[in-house]
Amino acid sequence: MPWQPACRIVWHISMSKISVMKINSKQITNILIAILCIVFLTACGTPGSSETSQDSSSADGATSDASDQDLIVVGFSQVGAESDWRKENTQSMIKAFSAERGYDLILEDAQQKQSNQITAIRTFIQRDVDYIVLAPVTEEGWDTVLGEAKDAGIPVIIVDRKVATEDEDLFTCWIGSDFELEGKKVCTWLTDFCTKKGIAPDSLNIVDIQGTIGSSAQIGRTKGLVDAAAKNGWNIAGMASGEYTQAKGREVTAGFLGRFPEINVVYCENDNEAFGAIEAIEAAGKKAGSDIAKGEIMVLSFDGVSQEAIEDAREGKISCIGECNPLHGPRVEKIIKNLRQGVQPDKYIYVEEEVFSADQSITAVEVEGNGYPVTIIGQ
Ligand code: GYE
Repeated sequence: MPWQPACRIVWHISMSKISVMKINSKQITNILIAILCIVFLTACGTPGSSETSQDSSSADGATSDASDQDLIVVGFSQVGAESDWRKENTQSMIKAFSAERGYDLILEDAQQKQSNQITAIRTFIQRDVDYIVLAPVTEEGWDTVLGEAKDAGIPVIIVDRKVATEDEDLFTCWIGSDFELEGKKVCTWLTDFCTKKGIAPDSLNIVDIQGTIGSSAQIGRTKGLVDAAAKNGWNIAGMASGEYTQAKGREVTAGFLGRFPEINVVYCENDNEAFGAIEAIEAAGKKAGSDIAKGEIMVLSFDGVSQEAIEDAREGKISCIGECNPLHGPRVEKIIKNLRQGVQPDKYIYVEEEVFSADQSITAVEVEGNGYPVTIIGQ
């Protein structure tokens, strides 16, 4: 470890004191040993003080190594860590924007608060990052801060959920999922399932465990259900936010089961809510499954990211999962690479996604003339 400036100052001060004091050789030896100890301890520093660009949310983030200044600095304001999907999404971004790949990623976790994201963006502007990436917790309320980024000349890429704005010049592009299409696919699967099993559509009593209210994923998935229910004559007994978490999903589902004993479908707007819903169903002495005629309660879900979700689908506890792909890191990195080569991206970039189920009777769903394969999860 190179000597730190502080050591040199300590050393020079100590040595000058020795030169003006009348002292014997034994005392000099003791002083030199003490100085060497101080120098050694100072030079070693405190454990964990090294900083990686991903740790900048805990450090001041200022780069000390000259080579860092050649890195492309990307400020990423992430929603939080509320779900398995979010954690996968974060890891995908960290992997894509590593120092080895030429980036200094400044990752800020907003803990699902828009105010924290706005603060993060302003910090990125102050630090004059090269690019800002924003995964907005909800759609409304971004014009002012995106205007500040635009005035600072910093390109903004929106990822995952959308921002609602009249001025599309406030961001370079958006990349993510078509959430309403996800809802339509899962509801088409439910429609086809009822047809094949001879379940009367008006016998469905559904509750919707919604995502974070006002987020694009919640808006789209809820609309997919509401429109399908109106078209097919399904009964939606209630809807409330499970905030994309397992705990809230369990709490809200338990409340609905107490209020509506006739529930036979729980439409969860992500897998973590579905895990909570299954817990609530089983705590109520019922079974999560697709045999509605036998009193089972069908659980539908979105994401399909974790092994737990796939296992629940394999066991039939989750009857159908609308895929929502979290691996946006390489996609965003490619957009930035293209921008640096003068290639402008499309304004809206949608990722392709499928449907997962263990039920072998439905191998594809058709939505608005387009066919989407159902990946059958083997036993
Ligand atoms: O479905 C959920 C996460 O915005 C698509 O947010 C994302 C959603 C995802 O918490 O698990």
